[in-house]
Amino acid sequence: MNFSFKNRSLLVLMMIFAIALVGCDRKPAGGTSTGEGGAGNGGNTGGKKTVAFAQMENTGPWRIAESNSMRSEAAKRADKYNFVYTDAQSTTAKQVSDVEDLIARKVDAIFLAPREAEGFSSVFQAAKAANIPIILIDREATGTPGVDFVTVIKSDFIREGQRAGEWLANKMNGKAGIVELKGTTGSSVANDRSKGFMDEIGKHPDMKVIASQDGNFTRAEGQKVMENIIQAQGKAITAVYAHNDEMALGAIQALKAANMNPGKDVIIISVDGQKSALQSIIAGDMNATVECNPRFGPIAFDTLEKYWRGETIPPQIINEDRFFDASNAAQFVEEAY
Ligand code: GZL
Repeated sequence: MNFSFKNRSLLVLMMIFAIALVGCDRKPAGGTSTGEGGAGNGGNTGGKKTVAFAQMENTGPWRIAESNSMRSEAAKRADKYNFVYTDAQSTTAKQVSDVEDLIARKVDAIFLAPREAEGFSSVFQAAKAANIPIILIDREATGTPGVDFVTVIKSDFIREGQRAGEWLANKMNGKAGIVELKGTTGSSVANDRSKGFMDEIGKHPDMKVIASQDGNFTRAEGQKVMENIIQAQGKAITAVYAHNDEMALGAIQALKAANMNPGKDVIIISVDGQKSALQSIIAGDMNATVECNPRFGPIAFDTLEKYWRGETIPPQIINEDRFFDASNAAQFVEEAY
């Protein structure tokens, strides 16, 4: 086929225009690269983008520390962003409708801490259609990174469970009657912390889980569930694995009420590393906790800005977790949340 110079020039111009369009995909939904995005179609945002955080709940120090980290990072970048915060108050259906509302408001980006793994596919579709990037923090949701959401920033929950199992098997010399207090049913974190722990203790035939129940990550429910399990299992209990410190602290209350000497006769291993857990380790009531860092603010906003600059974002960004026990709890208690 013989193209004239004029046609060839037109073709080149069309190709450049097409490439420019593709590159524009990452501009904020409501505006242009000059930051006119925000409350929708260049709403009165003072030239700033509007970034939202759809939080699941605010029960306990970990969750509060996460919300505060997002708020304080947004405040540090207030010259660039308006910040919108929603709280689903422990209801997944409300969290889904919170995200729907944010999409309707045409915010420029959404950080989402999905309470459960299922239930968010419709809002992922809606956000994609509205050209609003969603970055998952803290927990996973069913979907494809780079397609349904930009990425997920989280801890390695399976590894957290494995580290708890390794430590407990060693501490108990391979023999224990274990109570597992599980996090919110249906959450990726509860599924993975259980899987990692079971994989590890499965290597030790005398490490037996004699009770495993959902305590929903709260201190009150952890205490209540532990009270019931003590009624049923009594002295057969020699160890507790709690998916978070709040439930561990609730279990410690229940064990003390039953004169079962937590930290000595019943070994307690948990996850998170909140201040009150480190204090409990120092007091000898809890034995160890695997860190799960809640301070997502800096990495979350840095990742969003990389995305908007067109940089490649990995499908997962994993936070480093430390380990706290009697040997180092006093060293880190002051900086803990
Ligand atoms: C972990 C987070 C968990 C914490 C709990 O990323 O989802 O939820 O470990 C919190 O303390 O309730």
